[in-house]
Amino acid sequence: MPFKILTPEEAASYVHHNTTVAFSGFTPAGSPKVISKAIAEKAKKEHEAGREFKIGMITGASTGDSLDGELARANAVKFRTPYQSNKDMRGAINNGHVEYFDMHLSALAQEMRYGFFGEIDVAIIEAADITPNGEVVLTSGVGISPTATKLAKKVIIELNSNHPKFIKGLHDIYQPLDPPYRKSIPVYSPDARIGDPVLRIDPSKIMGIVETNAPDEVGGFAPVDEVTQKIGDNVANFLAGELAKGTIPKEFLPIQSGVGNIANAVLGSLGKNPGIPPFRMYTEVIQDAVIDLMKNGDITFASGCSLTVSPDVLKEIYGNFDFFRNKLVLRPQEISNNPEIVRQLGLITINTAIEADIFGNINSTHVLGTKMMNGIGGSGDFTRNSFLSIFTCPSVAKGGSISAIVPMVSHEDHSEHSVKVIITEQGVADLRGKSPRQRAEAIIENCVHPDYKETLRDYLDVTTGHPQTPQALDRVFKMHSEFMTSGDMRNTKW
Ligand code: 0RQ
Repeated sequence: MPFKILTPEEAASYVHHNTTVAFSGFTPAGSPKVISKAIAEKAKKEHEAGREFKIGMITGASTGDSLDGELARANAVKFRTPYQSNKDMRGAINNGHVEYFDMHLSALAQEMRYGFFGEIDVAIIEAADITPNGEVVLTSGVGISPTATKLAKKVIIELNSNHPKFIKGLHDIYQPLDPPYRKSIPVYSPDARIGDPVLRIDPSKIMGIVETNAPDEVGGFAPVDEVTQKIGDNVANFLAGELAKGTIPKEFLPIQSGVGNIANAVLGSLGKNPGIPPFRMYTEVIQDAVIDLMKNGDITFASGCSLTVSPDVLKEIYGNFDFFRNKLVLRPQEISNNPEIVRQLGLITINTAIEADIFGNINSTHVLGTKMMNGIGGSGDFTRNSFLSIFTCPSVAKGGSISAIVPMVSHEDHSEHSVKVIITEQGVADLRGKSPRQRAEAIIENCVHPDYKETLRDYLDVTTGHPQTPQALDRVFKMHSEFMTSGDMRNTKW
């Protein structure tokens, strides 16, 4: 092997103040775990010595605590993009220590290639295997690794024996040409393979290899509760009904589903519903529920960007790889989330909202309009281009003191033009073909919690005349400001 074996500290010596580093992985799956800790230690030492040390941090999506958490706690991040979900990173973003800009995940790699973020100095990439000529087998997440390694001046490999070498073939590495030479991307079915099983890196750029066997830091899921179960069942019954009506083709369509507890519960309900045939997924994050449904035969194939499954489930996949080999493919995020492919395949997309408004606009990212939660992730890539876009959320948050449905979202990620159906534990609002006033009626009637129905009906009454969109601009955020003053939106008076 021509590559030097490095200690994590030696690897960290390639990262300096103001270095822009691109990391592998997508969610904690496939993101580096030991070099990042060494960078955080270096940052702490530099700070103690009175020197500045902050890096630019580009990832595929969220990462594990050894990356986002360690660097945030060491105050070692100057800017960060895109999606993140670590408690300490979120804190550092919301207290101004990190300049965070949120991006559609499908657009990130191409914008790196366009040069929008300046030069990429170092790429740190987790691998299951590497050959002397730089052919890398990636691990459980692909993310931006193809672009990161192509652009970076230096590449460091974190070779992780927790991922067996025999997973070669799980990945399909394809990078589109950039405008004005781009051609259509030939993914006409979720199981299409259009690229290479390995990532080819120029060996002269590889500074060395750090060996580890650290597992992916994927947390478990909260058990399905009454509310998430009801949301899941409402989604499944709605889709079974559409299939029966013929508005969804009888072969059914591939499903994209977001992250988190609600998404996991929705998939469980889809699997159990007798009105829904076995289906395929074209999604970004393959969660535990997908693997469960695959074992039962309810899901026949899943294309994603990462296997974000709990450690036991990953062991099961690797232990039974002959069963899973032909049922899974992992792609770069610019392909798993590609708008052209989403529309081509006709995906049914199911994502989670923090807040919706009575006209169908969605806030997926900001609590009370100001505090960043995680980021838009892939929800925009999928929603805008779907065959049928669904947003789910519990009708209330924080013990009922917040209505998830308000007159106007406090931050807008997905507009009324892209959002077709909203589903809470209360029911389903089908917004297709409805005017803003009709949408408001459908959402209040079917999705709003009983504690807030009258408040929101009263809101419509205080809007004057019959404008196309009935809003009272002087009062649109009254529910939010009521929460900020009395701690309970139920006290709102218009
Ligand atoms: O906070 O735990 O402190 O109580 O928000 O809410 O209900 O646990 O939902 O874990 O499914 O996450 C939208 C954040 C939902 C996620 C979001 C509070 C609530 C709780 C979380 P606590 P839940 P989930 C593919 C697609 C955007 C990206 C995306 C997300 C916490 O799904 O990041 O879709 N989506 N990507 O109490 C104040 C409200 C609230 C509220 C909820 N109205 N006001 N707080 N909360 N509603 C994946 C990728 O792109 C990688």
